Amino acid sequence: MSTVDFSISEIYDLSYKTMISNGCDEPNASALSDIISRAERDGSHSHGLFRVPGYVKALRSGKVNGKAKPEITKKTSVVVHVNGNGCFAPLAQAVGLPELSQIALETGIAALSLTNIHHFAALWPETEFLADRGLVGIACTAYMPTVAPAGSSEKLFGTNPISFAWPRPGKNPVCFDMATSSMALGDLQIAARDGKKVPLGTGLDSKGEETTNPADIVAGVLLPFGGYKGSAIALMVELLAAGLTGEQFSFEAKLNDNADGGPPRGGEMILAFSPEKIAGPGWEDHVEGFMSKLEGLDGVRIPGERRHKNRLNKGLRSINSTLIKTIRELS
Ligand code: NDP
Ligand code: PYC
Repeated sequence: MSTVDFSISEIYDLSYKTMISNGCDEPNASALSDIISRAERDGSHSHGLFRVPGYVKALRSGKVNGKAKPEITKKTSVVVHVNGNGCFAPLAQAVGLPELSQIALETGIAALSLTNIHHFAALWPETEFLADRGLVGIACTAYMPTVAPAGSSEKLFGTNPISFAWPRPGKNPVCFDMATSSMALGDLQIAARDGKKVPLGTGLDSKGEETTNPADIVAGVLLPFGGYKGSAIALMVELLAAGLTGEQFSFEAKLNDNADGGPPRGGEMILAFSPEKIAGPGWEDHVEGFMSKLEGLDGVRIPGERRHKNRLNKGLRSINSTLIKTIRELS
C-alpha cells in the first residue's frame, strides 16, 4: 500500500479546506476537522480521513446541512437536548457537552440526547471530554442495518458503537470505544480495500455462509461480537440511541436515507456521572488500588492505552495515497 506523510495540522487543514469547499461554514468545518485530525493522531484510521468522502457525499446530496446551527434545550434540571438541525455530530456535541458536564459536576448525574445529527466518527472524543473533567462518560449511537441479531442472518442492528470513559486525575482515562459488531464496518471496508482476510465468525456472505473475505461480508452481513451477549448490547444501543432520544432506529434510518454513502440521520445518547458526588471523597485512591492490581497482571493493557501512546507521537502520519488523491479531488 502506498502512503503519503502528513502532519496532524496538515490533516486538519486538508479536512477543513474540503469541508469549506463543499458548503460548510466555519463552525461546522472546524468541529468536524478537529474530530478527523484527532482520529488520525490517535490511530483511529477507520474514523478519520477515511470518512471524508462519505461526509462530502452527504453535503453534496443536501442530506447534511454544512451551515446548520444546533439548538440546545434544558428539558429538566439534569436532561439536556441538542437538536443538531441536520449537522454532523461533532458540532452538536461541542454545543451540548459543556452543559452536560457542568450539570453532572453539580448534581452527580446528567443526560444529553442529540437528535437530527449525522454520526460517522469514533465516540471516544465525547467520553474523554467528560473524563477530562472528572466525570464518568458513556456514549452510544445507532447506524443503519449492518448486523444480524444473534439467531438470525438478517441485518437489523447498526454496528452500534458504545464508548465508556473513567477519569483518572493526573493520568489518561480508562476509555473503551467499540462497535458491538465483531468488527466496525469501517475496518471491514479497509480490510477489503487492502486485500486482507478477516477471521471466521466476523460475518456471513450474501448466501448466509461464513467467509473470511471482507468484501463478501460487506455485501452480506456482520455478526455481533460475542454471540448473544454482544447482540444484547447492540439491542441496548438501539434502545438508548433511538428509543430514548426519540430518533430513528437503524432500520428507520435506512428507510429514510438517500443512500448517498454518507452518514444517515440519527441520535446519540451521552450520560455523565460524577464519582466525587456519587462515591464521595477518596474515590480516586479506591479506584487506583483496583487499577494497579489490573495493570499488574501479565498481558493486560488498559483500553485506550494504544491511542494514548499514539497521541504522544507529534510526528507525521502515513495516510493511504489513493485516499489523499480522492480527498484532494473533492476540494
Ligand atoms: P476495536 O476493536 O479496535 O477496539 C475496541 C476497544 O478495545 C478500544 O477501546 C481498544 O482500545 C480496546 N482494545 C483493543 N485491544 C485491546 C486489548 N488487547 N486489551 C485491552 N483493550 C483493548 O474497536 P472497533 O473496531 O470495535 O471500533 C472502532 C471505532 O469505530 C470506534 O472508535 C467506534 O466508535 C467506531 N464506530 C463508529 C460508528 C458510528 O456509527 N459512528 C459505528 C461503529 C464503530 P485502543 O483504542 O487503545 O486500542
Ligand atoms: O465503522 O461501523 C462503522 C461505522 C458506521 C458508521 C460510522 N462508522
